[in-house]
Amino acid sequence: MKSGFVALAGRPNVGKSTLINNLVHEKVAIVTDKPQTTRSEIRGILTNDDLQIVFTDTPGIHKAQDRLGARMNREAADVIQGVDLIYLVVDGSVPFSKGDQYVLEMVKNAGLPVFLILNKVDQMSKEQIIKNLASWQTKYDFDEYFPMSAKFDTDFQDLVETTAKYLPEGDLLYPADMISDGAENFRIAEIIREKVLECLEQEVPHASAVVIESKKFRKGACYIQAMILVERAGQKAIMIGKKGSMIKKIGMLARKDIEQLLQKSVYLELFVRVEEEWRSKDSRITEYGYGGANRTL
Ligand SMILES: Nc1nc2c(ncn2[C@@H]2O[C@H](COP(=O)(O)OP(=O)(O)OP(=O)(O)O)[C@@H](O)[C@H]2O)c(=O)[nH]1
Ligand SMILES: [Mg+2]
Repeated sequence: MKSGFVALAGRPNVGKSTLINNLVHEKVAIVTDKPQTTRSEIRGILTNDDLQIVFTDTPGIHKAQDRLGARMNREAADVIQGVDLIYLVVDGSVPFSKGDQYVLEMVKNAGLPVFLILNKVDQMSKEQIIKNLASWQTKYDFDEYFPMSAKFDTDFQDLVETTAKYLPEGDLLYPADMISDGAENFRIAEIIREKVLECLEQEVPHASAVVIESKKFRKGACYIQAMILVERAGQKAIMIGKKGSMIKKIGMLARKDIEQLLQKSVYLELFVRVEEEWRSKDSRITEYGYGGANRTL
């Protein structure tokens, strides 16, 4: 059988997490319309009779504004060094920019096979797709080209079969029935963070972190207490909202998704606390599980 590792790399918001979820038929990574949603490496595993692909989602590579951003970029760079194949995911519906050039150089330097995933073709005309693909072809001689819509396509067979050709012969890397290697508490915290990103705008969601404080299973239900950390008192007030309306909304949306994940009734209690400048503190970033937390410990 064939088995190996594939990294999904690219700029923020291009659809890497959307693609990994659809490739493994499970929501292993959170998805939002805001850049820098993914803060750490997340694996999704696809296993067939004669094939196992370990896909690794990575944080979007961007111009870092703080220590968290720098660590997210380094995490992405580290991941692409240690795989068999890279998917460079790009948003085909926007013009090539300096940011694309930067990511392309990084990917080229890894010296590995690279597929260009030209994503979001559902937002493009046929002419635009052809033109854009031709333009990317002049930038680098990619091993394969896949124009697609990670969000709306339903069949990824061609991509999976072509990927298999680039992987070595090998045994299972994970148990055959495993789809995510993410710790349950981290996945629950990420679901809550997804709702924070969905419900709030501008700086507040980016200044937020989520940690699970306790999780107990009792009489077929799950009781969870989670802490949302923000950097300033003003952000805490926004997170809680008028008479607690915002935190209630976040909790309600998150609970539904956590129930799906755990297949149980969930009682979710959310708390908000200020942890000043946590995005500048390595110890905090690591404690919350972001930016290569597992690598730097
Ligand atoms: N129209 C369209 N939207 C897409 C497609 N793929 C992803 N999106 C949207 O693009 C936004 C970003 O998607 P993500 O999957 O979170 O992007 P990402 O590359 O993981 O972003 P970061 O984690 O911030 O690096 C979301 O609003 C998605 O719904 C696509 O094929 N077509
Ligand atoms: Mg992502």
